[in-house]
Amino acid sequence: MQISQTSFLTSSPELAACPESSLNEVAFIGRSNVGKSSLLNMLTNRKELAKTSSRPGKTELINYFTIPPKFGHLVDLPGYGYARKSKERREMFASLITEYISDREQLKHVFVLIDSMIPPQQIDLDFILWLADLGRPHSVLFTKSDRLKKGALQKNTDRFRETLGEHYNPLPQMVITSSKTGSGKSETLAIVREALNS
Ligand SMILES: Nc1nc2c(ncn2[C@@H]2O[C@H](COP(=O)(O)OP(=O)(O)OP(=O)(O)O)[C@@H](O)[C@H]2O)c(=O)[nH]1
Ligand SMILES: [Mg+2]
Repeated sequence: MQISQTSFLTSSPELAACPESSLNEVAFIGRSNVGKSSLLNMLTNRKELAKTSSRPGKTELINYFTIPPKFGHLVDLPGYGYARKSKERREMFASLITEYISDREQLKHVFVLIDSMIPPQQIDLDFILWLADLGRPHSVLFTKSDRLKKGALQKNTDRFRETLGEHYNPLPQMVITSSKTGSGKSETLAIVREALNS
């Protein structure tokens, strides 16, 4: 897996237009601005492979990146639950994501990104429980860990585990990451490798 040679393949506005390919894929999902595109860049050692922005709602399409040599695809998804988009646009993105995750056969693993700086959010908990119900393999990546002191990071991630654990047992794998420092990179790539090889 030559992760640092990953290149952009295509963008799709809907499931029906996603590439016809026999390669396996893993997807990155989470609320707008949680750091999906930044994490994809960190994992692939590329600064601007996936477009990032401090303004939420940057990613609006299903973006495909290919890991050579024909190893598999990384998929950057639009964020869910961005309140400042119109109701119609929010619903459009929700159905795009729901359809892609429910029906995409090549999808082997979903990384749910959770902002380590904030308390547990209902929309994230609901999303993870929905994945569990669907039987889609998934794990949690806490993002932006560089922005917190160790104690606060521990407290927030513990709280998330406890809250999710009230409905979900045993908990999915969770990795603490930072796109800025690269922490969590090797653990995340190990999950990518295993999922794409499956
Ligand atoms: N300090 C720090 N900032 C981060 C990290 N990850 C993302 N950011 C910042 O958070 C903002 C949003 O990052 P994106 O990667 O564009 O987030 P996204 O989830 O792709 O957002 P949408 O495409 O809008 O859904 C940017 O300003 C990033 O620089 C991180 O690990 N550490
Ligand atoms: Mg993005």
